[in-house]
Amino acid sequence: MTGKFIVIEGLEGAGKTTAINTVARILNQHNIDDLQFTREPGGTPIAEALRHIIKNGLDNEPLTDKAELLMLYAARIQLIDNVIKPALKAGKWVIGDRHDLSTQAYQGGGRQLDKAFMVTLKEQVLGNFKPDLTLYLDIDPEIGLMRARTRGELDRIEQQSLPFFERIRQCYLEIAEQDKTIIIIDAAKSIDDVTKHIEQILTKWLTKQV
Ligand code: Z5A
Repeated sequence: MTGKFIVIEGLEGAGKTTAINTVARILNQHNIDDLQFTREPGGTPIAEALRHIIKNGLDNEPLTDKAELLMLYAARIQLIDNVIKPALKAGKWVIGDRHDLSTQAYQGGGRQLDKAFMVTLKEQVLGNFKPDLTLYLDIDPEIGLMRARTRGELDRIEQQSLPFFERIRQCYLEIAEQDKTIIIIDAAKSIDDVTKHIEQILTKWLTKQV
């Protein structure tokens, strides 16, 4: 039996790290122990090198929005072909910290890159590969960024303006409303409440998978 691919999405400070731990715990309770964790961009040596450039830039050279997009897809396909697909084939369940929905929201919504170009690129690189389930942690960017700031310096993307993050949130919500595999979780609630909601959603979803 092949495994399943579950992705956690949301703005910075939405609580993805805690949610990933919750998902892993619930899977373990259902005797699903063979888990592969991924993060994007990243997760292979080449993808991690690209992550470093995407987050920090290099030698003060301006990084264009299109180059950022292409690097994200280069990192993603390295991860899919070298880690995610082999893991799923071997029966592992993959838990992803971000995936393509981030690109649709950040580069499509935030950077406002050309829609037709983004659709073509996605189709060419990913084909019909997509997560089985995505949990989108919805948070007001002001709250999320406040939480993220407590960790120290902001990276290249985190330094963007509030309207940039508001567009990203809007885009996340619009896509989530049209895709039944994406579940919206209110991440402004307390960690306990968010955890309970994830437990409910995932337990219900798992009963439909057998
Ligand atoms: N990016 C992109 O542009 N396009 C793409 O296609 C992809 C990514 C894949 C990745 O950075 C960057 O790349 C990201 C998007 C972009 N950049 N930005 N900006 P990353 O992986 O380093 O950062 P991140 O994914 O945004 O992770 P994060 O900032 O660590 O967010 P988080 O994992 O959701 O946050 P957290 O660590 O779980 O929680 C933050 C703090 O809030 C922590 O102290 C928690 O204890 C606290 N917290 C969590 N939940 C709660 C609740 N419910 N109440 C109160 N406090 C809470």
